[in-house]
Amino acid sequence: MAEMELWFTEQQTPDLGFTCKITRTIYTAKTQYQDLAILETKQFGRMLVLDGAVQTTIADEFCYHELISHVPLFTHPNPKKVAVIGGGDGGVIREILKHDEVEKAYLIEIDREVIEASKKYLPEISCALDDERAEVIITDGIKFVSENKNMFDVIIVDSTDPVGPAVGLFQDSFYKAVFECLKEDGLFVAQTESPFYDQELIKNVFHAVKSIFPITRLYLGFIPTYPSGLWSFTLGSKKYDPLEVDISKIKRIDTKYYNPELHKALFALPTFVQEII
Ligand code: AG3
Repeated sequence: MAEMELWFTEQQTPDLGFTCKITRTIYTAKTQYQDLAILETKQFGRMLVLDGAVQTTIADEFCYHELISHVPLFTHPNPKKVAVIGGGDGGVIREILKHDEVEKAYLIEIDREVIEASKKYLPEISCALDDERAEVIITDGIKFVSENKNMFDVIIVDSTDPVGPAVGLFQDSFYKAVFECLKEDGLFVAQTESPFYDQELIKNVFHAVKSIFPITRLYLGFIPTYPSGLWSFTLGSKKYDPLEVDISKIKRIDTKYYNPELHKALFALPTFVQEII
C-alpha cells in the first residue's frame, strides 16, 4: 500500500486554504491560551501553528523576523532597551541581539508553553532566549506596558492575529499605553496583517497610532507562509522618522532579507495600499 500522505491546511479566509504536506506532527498541546502545534512540513521545514494559524517556519521566518526588528532598530540611533510583546518563539529577540548597542531585550509573552515548545523544537529560532542580554517575562503584554512608564527605546509587537489572546494588542488603549511605556524619543512597530485581506484592520490601526504618535508609517514585506504573502507593519515614533535615516550609516549585520538599500524602499506602497490608509 502506498504511504499515506498527511496535509495541514490553514483556513486563511472562509473561502481559501493554505495547504502543505507534512511528514509528521512533532508536538501538540492545548495551552491555557491557545492550541499549539509544531509540524514537520516538506516545503518549509518545522512550523509553529497557534489556533490553526501559521506563526513561523524554519524556511521563511527570516523574512518576518528581520523586517519587524531591523527597521525600528536602525531607525532609532541608539536602542539600548528593547521589549518584544508576544513573539514567544524568540525569533525577534535573536534579531534584536544582532545589534551590539542593545543592552537588554525583554520578551513579554503571555503563554509560557510557546516559549518552551520553541526552545525544544525550534532551536534555530529560539536560540537567543538564553543569551545574557535577553530576559523573559511571562505576563500579559497589555498589563506590562500599562504598568511600566518611560522605559524602552523600542517596543516590537509580535502578536498573533487579532482574535483570541491578541485582540487587546490591536486596540487604541494599548497603543496609548505603548506610547507611555516608551522613552521620550522611543518608537514602536506592530505586525498588522495582510493588506490584501485585512484592509479595515490596517486602516483602524494606522489612524489609532496616528492620533497618538507624531510620526506614523506603514511598511510592507513578503512572507511566503502568511495569508496573501504580502504583510504589513505599522510604526509609530515620537521623534525618529524611518524615512530620514542616513542609510550610509547603517551597519552591515548578518541578514537575508533586510539591507540598508531596502530600509526606505519598504515604505514605498502600492497604490491599493496607499488608498487603505
Ligand atoms: N506573528 C504573526 C503571525 C500572523 C500569521 N497569521 C496567519 N497565519 N493567519 C508571528 C510570530 C512569529 N514570531
